[in-house]
Amino acid sequence: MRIFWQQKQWIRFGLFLILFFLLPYNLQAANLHTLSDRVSRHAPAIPSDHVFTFTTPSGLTGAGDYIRISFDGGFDLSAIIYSDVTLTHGSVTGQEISETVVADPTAVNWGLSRSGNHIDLIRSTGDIAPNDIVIISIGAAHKIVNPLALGSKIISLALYDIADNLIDSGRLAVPIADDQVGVNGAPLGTLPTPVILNFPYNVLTNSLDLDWSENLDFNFHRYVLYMGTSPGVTDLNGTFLPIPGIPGVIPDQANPTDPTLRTQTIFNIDGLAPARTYYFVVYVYNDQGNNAISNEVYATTNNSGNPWPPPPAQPTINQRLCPIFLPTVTIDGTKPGSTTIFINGDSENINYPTDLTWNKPVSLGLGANLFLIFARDSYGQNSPFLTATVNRCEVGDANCNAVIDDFDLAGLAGHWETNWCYADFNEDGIVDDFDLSGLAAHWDSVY
Ligand SMILES: [Ca+2]
Ligand SMILES: [Ca+2]
Repeated sequence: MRIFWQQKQWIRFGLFLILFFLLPYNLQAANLHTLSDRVSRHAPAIPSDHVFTFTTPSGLTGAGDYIRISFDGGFDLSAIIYSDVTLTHGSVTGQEISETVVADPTAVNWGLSRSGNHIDLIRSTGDIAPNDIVIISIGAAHKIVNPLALGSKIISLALYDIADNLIDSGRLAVPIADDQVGVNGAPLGTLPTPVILNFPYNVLTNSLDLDWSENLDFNFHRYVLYMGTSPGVTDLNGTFLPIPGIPGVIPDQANPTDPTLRTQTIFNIDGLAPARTYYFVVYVYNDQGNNAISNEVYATTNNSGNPWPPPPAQPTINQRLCPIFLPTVTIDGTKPGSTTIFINGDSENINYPTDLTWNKPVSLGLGANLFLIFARDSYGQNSPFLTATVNRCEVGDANCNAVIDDFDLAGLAGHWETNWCYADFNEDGIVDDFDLSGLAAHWDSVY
């Protein structure tokens, strides 16, 4: 036992000799904390707004320093100009400073440069202090077009100094989800004839009637209704209204030969809020899976009942200031009162310390872990979606750059026996032998 202890001391002494005489003392770059990107549309080939939020441990204070946002292949940035981008930052949410973004940086403005698949925001004035929260929104008159291909796409954010040395960086995953059939390219087969939707009638406090022209296509398959509370309803942003199936009375959606599927074109819609304007569209599908959308109609329900609240506001996820190394972690955030949180479509195992806060223990894989979060109120109304990415780093990877090397060892040694969370891999509040052995065990690994 004593021999083992002596060997360990010699190993540690040897490491320190290497560290203090040969290697840089401090880490070269830090990890951006809990990143999020609020994406207005996830469908392929659709223009979408992006709102990035992150915390930078190092800040950005030099003239010519810049923030680079790099999009995965397939995103089309070509329409974006400086007036489509806003930049705010500050230490406290709600009290951020707004910077003016122009084409070229001036003494008082930030500049915007776009090339290929990245956008650079170039600093001239306006320090971003260490640990500032930074919010960048892209998409005003012009928007970034989503890739054609489905799947998880990576967006990288990095802060550089004027000499292109990396300051802080982080990565996000954004899902491109195929929830609209036939949106890309020429669909196979024929397109259905869209129906004409008439304006709602029998409009009451909580209900109305809706009807439309019958579709006479030989390969008609079904109608699908969508409702929204703002104009521009589609099958992506609308609420799906299921048509109940009672065979022989109203269409039996489970039975494609039910003749009333085609002829039943009048529906009563209830469960609506008083004094609110609703918008409707109807899709027609044919048996080849192609669809066509109707015109949009709307109506405002009567103002004679108990008013409903507006749909809930978007929940938030709290920024985490230390990297995450352990596979299980509790994520937490805030929410509107009297709402239930859904994370990746699931409301199970979510804790509510107060009516305005939530948390959930989650299992993280190495790298980017994607969470889609929304709040639902007691009326069944959903908030806008929050897309958040939580990054888990390999034990030993103090600067979270997916490789464990000299930089991580230097950082660990430079903070020996302190509570430096970037090298406290077992999260026990001190950088010591346990963390060093964890780093050694993963030495040179790339993940
Ligand atoms: Ca590393
Ligand atoms: Ca430790």
